[in-house]
Amino acid sequence: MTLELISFPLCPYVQRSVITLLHKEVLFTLTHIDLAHKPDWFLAISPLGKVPCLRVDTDTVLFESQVINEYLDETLPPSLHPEAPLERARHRAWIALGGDALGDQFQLMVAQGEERFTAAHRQLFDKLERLEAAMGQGPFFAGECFSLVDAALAPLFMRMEILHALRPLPRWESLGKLRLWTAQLMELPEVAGSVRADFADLLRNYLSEKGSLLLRSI
Ligand SMILES: N[C@@H](CCC(=O)N[C@@H](CS)C(=O)NCC(=O)O)C(=O)O
Repeated sequence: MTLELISFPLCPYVQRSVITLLHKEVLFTLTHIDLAHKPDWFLAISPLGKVPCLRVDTDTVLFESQVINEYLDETLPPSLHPEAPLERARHRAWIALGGDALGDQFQLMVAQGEERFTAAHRQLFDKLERLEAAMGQGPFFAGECFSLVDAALAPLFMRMEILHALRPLPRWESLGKLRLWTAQLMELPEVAGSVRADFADLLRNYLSEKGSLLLRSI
């Protein structure tokens, strides 16, 4: 099986799949595209015009990060999903919340005015507080075992720490369980190695280009 992941270096959804691929220790290639100038070949294979896409054996293309991760999980055992259907469904539900929270986080990052910033901030932290309440004793979402929830949430948490370093976010500071979980995740090689070494600078430059309020307020 050959696997090619179509990527944009800053995309957290791509990062979810990179983490899963690295965790599974499978060979894959990463093809970066510029989302501001999407190549024709990409538009031809990506039904939503979004990354990530996973090309499997040259002819089949999957899209949507969670679909990609579930495919990888089903074909590359051992599974990172719980066996019991109810628990598995619960994991999928929190992964979906994480996907929405990434959207809020993006809005927070690109907000240039107070009004949009405040709205995105409220939406993001309302979700994070629900997640904090659902979190067990750690170190990972499901206890000792790394799961697809961890792969899906790590990109969100990595960005939270970078943003918090740029401008202190007191509501993030107060989420003790999520921050402990984040610290555990950041130590994993599949998480640390899922982005470029200069990722924090890359993100900061992106925020600067966008005129982000996060940078203007410091
Ligand atoms: N629900 C999708 C979201 C993917 C997504 O929004 N990707 C962004 C980049 S982070 C994208 O490709 N946007 C297209 C664009 O910017 O035109 C997933 O989980 O894969």
